[in-house]
Amino acid sequence: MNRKKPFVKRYDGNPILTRDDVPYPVATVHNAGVIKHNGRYIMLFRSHLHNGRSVIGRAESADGFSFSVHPEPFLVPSHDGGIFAEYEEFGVEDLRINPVGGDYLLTYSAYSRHGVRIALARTRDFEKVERIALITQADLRNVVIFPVKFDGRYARLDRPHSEMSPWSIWISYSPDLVHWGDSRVIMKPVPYHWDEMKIGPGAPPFKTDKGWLNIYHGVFKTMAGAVYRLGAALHSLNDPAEIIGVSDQWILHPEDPWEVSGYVPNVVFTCGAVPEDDGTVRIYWGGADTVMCAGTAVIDDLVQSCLTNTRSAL
Ligand code: BMA
Repeated sequence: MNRKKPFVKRYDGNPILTRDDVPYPVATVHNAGVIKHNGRYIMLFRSHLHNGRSVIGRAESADGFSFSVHPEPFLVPSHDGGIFAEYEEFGVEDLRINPVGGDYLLTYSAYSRHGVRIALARTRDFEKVERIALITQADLRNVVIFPVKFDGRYARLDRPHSEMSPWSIWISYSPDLVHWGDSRVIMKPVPYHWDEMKIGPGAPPFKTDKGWLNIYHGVFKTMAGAVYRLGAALHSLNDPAEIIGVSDQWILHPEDPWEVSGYVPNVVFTCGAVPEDDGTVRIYWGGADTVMCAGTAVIDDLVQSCLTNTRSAL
């Protein structure tokens, strides 16, 4: 049975970050990776510049809602003439912060005339960033890395593009974070369902007692354009390729005025969620590709929906 009460309680002060909060000139603030680091919330958010290309900014907060933005962008396209410069020419987008083995691994979309691929960088302190490798070919977006290894290998969820199949969530493995393979599809959109057009990983998966919780995005095409919503899936703790359940119901959809209208209307899109010690998860999402919003869900409500109100994964 579908649940009537919303899964996500929106923060009263939404939107929590807008372009007016950014000291340098930007058109939007959205699709941010967020993590708690030394007790403070760090947000790495995407902004369109006024030429339509994106950079990543950094904001910090003590309470997870009220953020102040660093005077300079955190990550801009590389200009060093090397491989990153070639593949980041059109901008960097939708960064995830993946806590793995004491490091924060940053996965972001690198856009260029060759298409979109994913770059991997590393930071420990959110001051220094070290680019490591481009870890996919074109075209692929939305890579999130699990916090632990499985049988000695890192695992990631990714989302290749295809003309033959609706865009789906895949899993890939790596011995060293640089070389990835053994890929297979583990979750697909369901026809005539809220996510029927395409799905993709959202926030990096986090551990619950029942499995890894994967908050993903799903898209439905309407006569008035696409609607982006968020859903939840639960993966087995020992084997992330095994999906235990996918919630049939979406967990968040565009409702507030700044989600319904903006740069791209009817979009809620997440790149980050922070599980808290009190059994809740703070979810962060871009509204209409224009502003950042936050809300809170009870982790067990999401888990139970995956377990008891389930749709097929494939
Ligand atoms: C997706 C990505 C996201 C964006 C969304 C809605 O394809 O480009 O960055 O938020 O579309 O426009």
